[in-house]
Amino acid sequence: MGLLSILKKLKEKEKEVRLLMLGLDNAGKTTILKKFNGEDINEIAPTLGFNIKTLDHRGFKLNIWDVGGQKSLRSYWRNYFESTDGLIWVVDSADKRRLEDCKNELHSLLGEERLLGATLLVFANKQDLPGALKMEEIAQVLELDKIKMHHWQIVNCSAVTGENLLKGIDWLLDDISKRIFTLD
Ligand code: G3D
Ligand code: MG
Repeated sequence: MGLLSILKKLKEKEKEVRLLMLGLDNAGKTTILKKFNGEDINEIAPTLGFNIKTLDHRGFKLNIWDVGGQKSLRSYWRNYFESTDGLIWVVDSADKRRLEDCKNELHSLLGEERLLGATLLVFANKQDLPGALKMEEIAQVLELDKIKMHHWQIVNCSAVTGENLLKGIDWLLDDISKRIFTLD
């Protein structure tokens, strides 16, 4: 048995998945994490460092890293890249002014060698807000069609209503498990 197969087998036993949640500050990352975990979302402070949550879902052990997205903190993102199976990129769909910034940060992240193996889920969040851009428009501005080195999907959602959070996470887990928990 090759080393890769052994590593896959070990991972399979634990079914442990490491997800890294990034995006500009105020996109709704912490709210998504709390809502997904069934916690109260009424008192959420800006994330100055990171939150890590371990939760069980569909027989997987998810380790979700939620890292602060303020400009001054973005240079620390790289400290969290190692062993990332899935990247969740959260977008504030109503923040049109910063979409260009959002696109640039995403594409520079995708150029990172240590993230090459990661599946990408883009959450077009805050769809409950009247001014929110549609998922298709977000995909276009973020130039998602240029992404060739990662499996990716965009899902419209709202962390406040909870709409589509499960749909996004489940797509991500399906894609990841096809890649890392399958022995051939
Ligand atoms: P971050 O972790 O990405 O920095 P937060 O973002 O989770 O701290 O959320 C930032 C603000 O956006 C919070 O509002 C939060 O309630 C709000 N928010 C997050 N997701 C949604 C959503 O889907 N819809 C709406 N309408 N608001 C959302 P405050 O007012 O506390 O700053
Ligand atoms: Mg936060």
